[in-house]
Amino acid sequence: MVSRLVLVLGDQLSEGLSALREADKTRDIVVMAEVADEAEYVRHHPKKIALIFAAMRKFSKALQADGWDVRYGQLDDSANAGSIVGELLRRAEETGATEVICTEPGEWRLIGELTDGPFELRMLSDDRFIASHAEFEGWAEGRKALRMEYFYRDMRRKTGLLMEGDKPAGDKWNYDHDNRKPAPDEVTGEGPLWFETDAEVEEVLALVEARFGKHFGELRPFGFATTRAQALQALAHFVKEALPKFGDYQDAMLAGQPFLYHAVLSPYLNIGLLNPLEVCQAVEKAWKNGDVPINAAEGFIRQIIGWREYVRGIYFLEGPSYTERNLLKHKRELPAFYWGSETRMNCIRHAVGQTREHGYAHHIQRLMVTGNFALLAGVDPAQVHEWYLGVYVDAFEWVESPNTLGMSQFADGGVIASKPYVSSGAYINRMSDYCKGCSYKVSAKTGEKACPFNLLYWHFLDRHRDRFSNNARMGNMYRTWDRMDAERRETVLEDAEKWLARLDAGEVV
Ligand code: FAD
Ligand code: DLZ
Ligand code: SF4
Repeated sequence: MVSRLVLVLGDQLSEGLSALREADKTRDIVVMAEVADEAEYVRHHPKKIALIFAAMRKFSKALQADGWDVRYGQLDDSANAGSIVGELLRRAEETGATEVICTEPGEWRLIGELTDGPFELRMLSDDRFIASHAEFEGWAEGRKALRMEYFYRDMRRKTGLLMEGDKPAGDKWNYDHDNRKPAPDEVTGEGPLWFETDAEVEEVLALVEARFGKHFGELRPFGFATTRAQALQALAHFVKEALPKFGDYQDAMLAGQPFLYHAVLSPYLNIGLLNPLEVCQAVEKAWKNGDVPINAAEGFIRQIIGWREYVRGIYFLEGPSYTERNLLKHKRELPAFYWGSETRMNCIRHAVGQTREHGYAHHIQRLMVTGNFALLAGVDPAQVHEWYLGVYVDAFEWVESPNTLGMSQFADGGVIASKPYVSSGAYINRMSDYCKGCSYKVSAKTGEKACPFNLLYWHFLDRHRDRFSNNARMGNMYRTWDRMDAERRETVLEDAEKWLARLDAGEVV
């Protein structure tokens, strides 16, 4: 019988992958490939490339040990074709195979390239998620607004997580209200579990250093888990050490504390080393054992079976043109300080600094610092999207683009967010200690020292008045603005314009 090629991508490193389930170990050939096209179509953080390559290499060895014939293309193989389709063709020629089995990739670009490839293709659904595309489409059909909360409740019912019969545990679906504590004075615990590099990881680090050393981001020290066994250890460590306080400080930000009580599990979930349901079950178990409070368990489980599933549903529902949306017609270039150039804004300096160092920032840093600034300043959302897709270790388009274009930049016209996530410096000051160390003054609303978030907040509301003044959730913001005396409003807008002109002129702002 002729062999078929079974494609396993760098974010499909799961034993139970649908393509592997469908294939026959005694007949079919697994194809895995490190390729320049995937590593370079955005400027990925070196840690992200290293994690993917190291985990791919180890996964391929595990498959071989399990009896699979695996053809693995290393980036530095002289015969490497440079693209996924090219590598499949190379292996087809080598083996005589004409048919490819794959699991649906998490990006329209790659789905298109495979579908257009010159081979017979069977693309299977990616069932490493709680909801299938059909299920999400069914939920979305006929709804005026696609709000995450209602979808999340269905996922609770479906999985039985934190359910007591048909009622939510504790009689409340959502404990978000309890999860908004400002930053604690000190952070206890050890942070996420990191791993020593071994010879195989070191080999990958040397390759990444040589080929992608100029990309934004620090490669070393590298401590990510690169096998499922390590990822499971990282999960257990999180549940024990950080989960109890995860809920309380979920939205808090502290200089010098990049991880606080966050899980840092998204890289492992997104490349397939961990499965979302097993992660949630571990968290539910800790709650059932009385080790963590309900607001922590519910808050965490909501992020995974709620937000993570919901944004995936939106990505596939909205189609390939989603990433081109720009409802607010924002055109400003992404400022150089997103790539580490100097800035006087301490909050941005910290969020970008830890992104460079770790390829990580938590949700509120992404949404209310870097995302908030880009939206207030009117940065082109396509450039913002490219930045987020490149700089975070956990970034894959199916999850990154709805978060960036939808939730953070309101570029999708309100599919995800019912109002833009904008705030003045007051929010950042309440939730962090950044403002204490800033050369701007968060209490200053105008003048040289005024916090740029204050100036740009009103500038944003004023320039988008036609679109947002009738939004019921934004009425208060406009009433506050309208109550200011006319002269003050004029000064705020003038100062904002001056500040933006300095930004555009490339001054350190
Ligand atoms: P925790 O705060 O500990 O949360 C636990 C888990 O919940 C995460 O591991 C993640 O799997 C899931 N989760 C939480 N929030 C979301 C969300 N909004 N969407 C999807 N999953 C969520 N997440 C990514 O996985 N990849 C991305 O590329 C990505 N890009 C983002 C871009 C922007 C502009 C914003 C605002 C958010 C983005 N997120 C992304 C969501 C979120 O910031 C990260 O999932 C989270 O910071 C990962 O760190 P953690 O594992 O410590 O998360
Ligand atoms: C992100 C990424 C990178 C950097 N490199 C590879 C690679 O060399 N080989 C591979 O199979 N996958 C890689 N990936 C992940 C793919 O880009 C990912 O599968 C698609 O973006 C779909 O989510
Ligand atoms: Fe950021 Fe403004 Fe606070 Fe400075 S004062 S850290 S710019 S919010």
